[in-house]
Order: sequence, then C-alpha cells, then structure tokens
Amino acid sequence: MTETTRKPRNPRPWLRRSLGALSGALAGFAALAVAELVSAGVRPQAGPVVAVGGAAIDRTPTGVKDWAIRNFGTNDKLVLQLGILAVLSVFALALGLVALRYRRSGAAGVLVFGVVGAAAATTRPDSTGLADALPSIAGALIGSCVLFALAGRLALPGPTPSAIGHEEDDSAHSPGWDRRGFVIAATLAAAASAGAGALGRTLNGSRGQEAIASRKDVALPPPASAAPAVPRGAQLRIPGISAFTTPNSDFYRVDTALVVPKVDATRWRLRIHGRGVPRPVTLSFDDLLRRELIERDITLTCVSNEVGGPYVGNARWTGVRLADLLAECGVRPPSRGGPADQLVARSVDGMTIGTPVEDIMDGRDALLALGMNGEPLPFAHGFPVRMVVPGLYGYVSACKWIKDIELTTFDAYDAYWVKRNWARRAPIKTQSRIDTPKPFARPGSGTVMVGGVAWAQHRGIDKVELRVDDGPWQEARLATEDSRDTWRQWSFPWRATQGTHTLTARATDRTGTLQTEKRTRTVPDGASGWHSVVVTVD
Ligand SMILES: Nc1nc2c(c(=O)[nH]1)N[C@H]1C(S)=C(S)[C@@H](COP(=O)(O)O)O[C@H]1N2
Ligand SMILES: [Mo]
Repeated sequence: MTETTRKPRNPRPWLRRSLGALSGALAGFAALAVAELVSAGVRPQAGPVVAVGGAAIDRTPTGVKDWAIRNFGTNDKLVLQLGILAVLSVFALALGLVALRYRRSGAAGVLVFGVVGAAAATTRPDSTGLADALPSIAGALIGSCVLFALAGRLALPGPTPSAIGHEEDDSAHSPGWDRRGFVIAATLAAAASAGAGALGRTLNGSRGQEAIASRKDVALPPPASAAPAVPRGAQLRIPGISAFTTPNSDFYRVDTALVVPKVDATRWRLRIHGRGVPRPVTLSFDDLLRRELIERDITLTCVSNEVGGPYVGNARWTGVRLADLLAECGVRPPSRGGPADQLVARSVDGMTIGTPVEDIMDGRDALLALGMNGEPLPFAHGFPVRMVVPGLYGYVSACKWIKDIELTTFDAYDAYWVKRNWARRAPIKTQSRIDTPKPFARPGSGTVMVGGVAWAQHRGIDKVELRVDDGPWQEARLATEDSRDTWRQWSFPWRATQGTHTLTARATDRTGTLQTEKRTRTVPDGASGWHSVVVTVD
C-alpha cells in the first residue's frame, strides 16, 4: 500500500511545522545569546534589545511615554523590554515557518534583525562607534546559521536523484525528514546558546568594577557649609506620612537609561564651555572634591508626577555651588549682560537638559552634587556627579551622570525633552499631597489623623488647608519649615463621621499664591489641581 506513492512522505505535517517554528525560536535565542556575549566585549548598552529599546524610548510620542510612566511607573523599562522580546519572538516563529519552504529567505530574514539592531546601536547618542554594531551583527549571523542548519534537517526530500535514492532506502516509518539530525542539531544549538547567553550575562554583570571601586573609594570631606540639622518639628509623628528625608533606597527614579551608566570617577571629567565662557575648564572628580563643598536639603520633583503621585523626594545633597564655578569661568547671567541664557548639561548617556542661567546664578543653591544623604551618589541617581537646582523640575535641572556643560541660548538649542513637547522653562508648581489615609481606606470613626506633604520649592509653603466633602476649608497644622527648598509635612485631626467622604487638600506658597484647582495634564510643564482621597468611615 505504501509503494504506490512516490511523493516525499510527510505523515505528520503539524509536527514538522511546529519544529519549523521551534527552529525560528532557537535561532532568535541563539542570536540574542551571542549578542549578549559579544556586548560584554563591547558595552552592555550596545546589545540589540537595549539599543532598540533606547531608540524606541527616544521616539515614543510624549503622550504614550506619559501613559507608560503613569501605568507602569518605574517598571516602564521592563515592560518595554518584554514588549521588544515578544515582538522578536513572533517574528522568530514566523521566520522558522518561512524557512521550512524557503530556507535561504528564512535565514536571511534573521539578518534583517541584525541590521535593525546594529542601526539602533550605532545611532544611540552614547554610541562609541561602529563597534556597537558588533553584538547585533554577530548575533544575527549565528542566528541565521542556526536557522539554516535546522531548516535543512526539516527539509523534505525533493525530487533530486540523491533524495529519490534516499527515499527508496527509507522505511515507511520515516517522516521524510531528518528527525535524528534535527534533534541533535536543535539540542546543540539550544545548549550552546544557553552557555553563550549565561557567560555574556555574567561578564556584563561583572562590568563596571572600576566604577564600583571608584565609588567605594570616595570619601566626601566635611562640607565647608553644612546644612543645619533638620528641625525636630519638621518630621511629624504620624503613621503613613512620607519621611521628611527620603532614604536613597526609596527615592524615586526617572530617566531614559535602560542600563544604569557606571562611570569610573577617577576617569570622569566635566567640561564647561560655550557662549560667554571666556575661561573654559575641564574638571576632574578630585578637582571638585578639593573645592568648597556645601550641603543642602532640596526636594526634587519630576514633571511627570501626577497630582497625588510618587515622583517627588527630599534628600540632603552635598556638592559644589555651580554659580561660583560658572563665575570663575567668567560667565555672567543675562541680567548682568551675559550672552547665554541657557545652560545645557549633557550626560554620559546622551541626555541633554537645559536650565536657565539666570536661575542658576540668582543666589539659590544650584549644585553640582556629589553626595546624597551622606554617601556618594548612588549609580542610579547620577554617580559621580549630577545637577540639582532648587525650584525647577528634574527634566530642566537635574542632569545625572553629567559630563559636559555648554552655555548657549534657548533660541539656539532645544534639549531632549523640549524636542518632545515639554516646556523650555519649568518652575515647580505649588502642590500638596494627602499621604494618609490612603484612597479607599476604611478608618474607624473618631479622630483620624490626615497628613501629607506640600511643596513649592524656592518659594516655600505658607499654608495647607483641608476640606471634607463640600465643607469649609480648614487650616492644617504645618510641620516646622526646614528650608524653602524642601517640602513641608502637614497634618489635620479629622473628626470622622460614618459614611463615605472626600478629603481634599490645597497649599498656599510664600508668594501668597494658592495652589490652582485647575486640573492639567503633566505635559507640557507639570500637572496641577487639588489632590483628593475618598475614604469610607466604618
Ligand atoms: N542623564 C539623565 N539625567 C536625568 C534624566 C535622564 O533621563 N537622564 N531624567 C531627569 C528627570 S526627568 C528627573 S525628574 C530627575 C530624576 O532624578 P532621580 O532619578 O535621581 O530621582 O533626573 C533628571 N536627570
Ligand atoms: Mo522628570
């Protein structure tokens, strides 16, 4: 009965198709694993997923980015990378199926991804050159070979003389393709990829040892101008209220870096140059340490913080007064005839952040910060040096991993976020937040302590009021002010009655300006509106 057919046998087409898809997946896995291994020899940032992810972040429309930050918070980067892997997987499976029929085209398809990864890696702003293309190219070449080899094992014997001969030798049990060969090749590919990937991971993980050692070696000298101790009354004893000083481990993190830059402080340099800089300088980390250091409590806020959101934190920063440094370089603010009104800070990862020169030089404590809460900056917060400017949102003031300061004008240059629809200038809006009770909490009736924080950096907080439902505004008790550059805690003992209630807070700053009720989105210059919390008293 089997002798009648001379067509190639393929009694289980679904199995062959599944194995085709599996071949694609294995090719993708091999490509990523080899890319990981090669990136350890180049730079971890040159890996295809990180590079494509970075390129995607830079090209994501502001609205989508804002949505991602709102919905995924600090996990937005993880979600993005998982998304890229999911897309890659779909294409890998599809290429595997293509390769069953068109072996060369399937294998060539893998190369296309190498080109995409290489293009992304070499055009990243922190790219160090063509070497950044190597991980993607090497990965794609190997992936392509894997797919070609595996698809070869799955090829049905065609009507070539050798194939016909082969077929005649075969017993009726043969699937028509090289099952044994496939299993061996697939196992080998998977094992080799896993090995390469694991090795790459380990090597990448152990990179940056010099940077880690350089951070361990930093001993911050005592500041010439220490911050006064935080007044005891600045920290209210209310459970659930934000700590006055945010511990480094709890401090919010917002940046575009998929891999936290690890900069070796001993090799770090900062260049200050540009328009109206008659005496440009290049400074080392030790140069900064030898200067007079000051220590200040400053509350940092992200422009992407929604009303009631978490992207605000207060730390004790140690650093060099940027205004003094600029003055030594001969810089004058616009109000004293200086030609540059914008200071553009550049980071090692290609971020650009533009700050008004006038604000930096108007007497406020704009810092090149080296220390955060008594230790060298954590890597995630900008080691070895970052900017901190009281009163301005982070995206226009707080460049992390800074390496270059250029004086220019707002007319001549738009920094990273400004190119993406955010405002050129962005002073922090007066805001207040209810920390406790939490939304939808169910406190018992009686006195419920309502508490939170309010901020209006560099203006200071004058008053916080609380409203229950549509009742009258009642003045909250304010904690002692630490400085007008920091947030201020507040509390209100609420005599809670049974039922569901809406608590609303609002602040007034020291200029007498009341926090506006008008709700705005975060784009272009920060969210506004009053924070409300709904609770049910049992
Ligand atoms: N190099 C670099 N610096 C950066 C950013 C960035 O993406 N890259 N983000 C800025 C933004 S938007 C904010 S709000 C602050 C956040 O600082 P933090 O992560 O230490 O809280 O860093 C600023 N500095
Ligand atoms: Mo931000």
